[in-house]
Amino acid sequence: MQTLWTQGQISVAVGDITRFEGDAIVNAANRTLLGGGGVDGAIHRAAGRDLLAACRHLRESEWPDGLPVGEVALTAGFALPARHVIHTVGPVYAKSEDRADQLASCYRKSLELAGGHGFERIAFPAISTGVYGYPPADAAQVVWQTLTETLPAWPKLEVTLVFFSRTDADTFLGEVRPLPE
Ligand code: AR6
Repeated sequence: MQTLWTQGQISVAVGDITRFEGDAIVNAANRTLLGGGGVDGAIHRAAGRDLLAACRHLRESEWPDGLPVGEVALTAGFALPARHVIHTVGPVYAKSEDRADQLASCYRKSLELAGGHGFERIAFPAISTGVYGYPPADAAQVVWQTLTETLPAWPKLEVTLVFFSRTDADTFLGEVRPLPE
């Protein structure tokens, strides 16, 4: 994983989020919590079958109707180098009217969960910008605003935004770098 840029508590990196070493990685899951493609599939493959079992348990105990969009749920990381996985469900861009609020909720609630557990190093993928179709430049604005609003409450928390390609990372940086520091 290559870090391209750091400002305050936020870093931007390119690589495979399943290789991230830290307290938690965030998973761009779906409401079933039972796995899927994209980064969700990669995280389940790298974490092993125990992660699926933990997600099934979450469904049975806490979320029988599935995890709502914008909500978060915590499991261990099992075979991952990250100690935990924070599962969240982003909005499907074309089907959601309050998609910006829902995307912001994914990030804000993940940060609050991490901060509340005393985590100090977490990583996010670019939630909703793959299969769920959120335009990466629009998502970047939401992500940056949410992080800069929420992180002051958790001064020990360092966040890495992990993009799968250099192009995606550059799109993000192109949106946020012109903003005042
Ligand atoms: N590391 C970092 N980023 C990745 C990785 C990886 N290993 N693999 C993919 N990405 P997506 P969504 C990037 O589609 O849009 C799943 O099937 C990818 O390039 O994974 O929130 C779930 O089960 C993109 O930029 O998530 C849901 O059904 C970003 O991760 C649905 O997809 C998000 O793409 C969720 O869709």
